[in-house]
Amino acid sequence: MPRITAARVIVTRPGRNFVTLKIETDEGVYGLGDATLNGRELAVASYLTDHVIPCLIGRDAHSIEDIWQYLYKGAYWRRGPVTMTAIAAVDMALWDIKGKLAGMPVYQLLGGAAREGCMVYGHANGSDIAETIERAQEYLEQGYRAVRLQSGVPGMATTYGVSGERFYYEPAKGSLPEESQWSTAKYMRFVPELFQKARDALGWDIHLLHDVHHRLTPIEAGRLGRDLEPYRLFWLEDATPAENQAAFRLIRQHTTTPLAVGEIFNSIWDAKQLIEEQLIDYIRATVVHAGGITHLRRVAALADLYQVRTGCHGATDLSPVCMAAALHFGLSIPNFGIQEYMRHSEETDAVFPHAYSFERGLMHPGDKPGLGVDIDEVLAAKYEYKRAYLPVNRLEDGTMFNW
Ligand code: CS2
Ligand code: MG
Repeated sequence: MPRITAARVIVTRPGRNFVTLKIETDEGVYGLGDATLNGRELAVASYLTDHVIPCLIGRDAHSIEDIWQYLYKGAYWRRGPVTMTAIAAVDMALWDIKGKLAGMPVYQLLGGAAREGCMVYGHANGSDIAETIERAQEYLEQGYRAVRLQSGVPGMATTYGVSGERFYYEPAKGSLPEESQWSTAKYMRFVPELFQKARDALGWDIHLLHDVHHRLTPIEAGRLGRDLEPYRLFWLEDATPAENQAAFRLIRQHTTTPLAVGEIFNSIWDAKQLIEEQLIDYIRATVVHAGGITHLRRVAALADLYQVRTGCHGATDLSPVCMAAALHFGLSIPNFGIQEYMRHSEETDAVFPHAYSFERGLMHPGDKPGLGVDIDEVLAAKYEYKRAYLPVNRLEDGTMFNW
């Protein structure tokens, strides 16, 4: 059996910060896991280096489930984004090792391909409706079948999801959090017009998505969902903060617009009521923040009982290691819905060479043994970590709000 002989954390910043775990074995095979938690990267790096890695040395790298349970139950302080991201990194690396030793891509170990490829959505954003639609058309031309629309809102200097860059949206910037201002009234008045004009320009053969990014109350979310019903969105994401899962009952009472939630969830317990009461249509929990492939398969299996599909988070702050793992996971499960694909920068792709590919709106993880992604450590060492925070958000009267 392959014994774990060493493990280390690689922190690098090819365009943005990433944290990667590398686990080595006595059979000359190593595995990689994404451990990136945007804005709190070093907390996970320390959790792994100072607390997890000493417990891994000497263990059987094939014992993925036992090591998962050991790190989850053995921590005593269960769950939370730092703990579950650290466990996720170990889990991804062990699946990578298992695939390499078996000479099979991880999706084959998970039961094989349940579809041709994973449908992905891109991010079209612009300072106004016209620019946003222009960006969306570019995604259509690239063969995307789904696109998220985020536009600047009249009367607001900034809003979520809109950046000056064409294809990338990197919110983690300042060495201290940037502050933005929010007006629900201006936003609610504006969004239906965005989608009415988008449908007029783009037609009905493209799936349209939108991310509210946690900024409405449940009744406001019900109102927006109803206002958007004529435009048949694929989903309305993070319509309201989801600590109170029951809040989604109120949204459901008012709208049939499909709801997606969960990119900030880190375990099945964050979504259990939402799924069992069918309060959502897509679960966004992702490999890197929700305990890895092993735990996310449990989430997907529960969701499948209630016709809830997956819609995993896939922003640029999830590394190519996570993207690769997400595609192996998404290819293998029966209730795959859609995979977010915010393209990484050329610098990032150079540090993380990978086998996954995009074609005709679908992505495939490739058939290299393991996850099919590597890290160029020499190149990674050239990009030094620099602290970067996600922004904070206040209402126009200064009240601290949700970003
Ligand atoms: C967003 C993310 O991709 C999404 O749906 O919610 O861009 C999110 O803002 C970032 O991942 C936060 O780090
Ligand atoms: Mg989101």
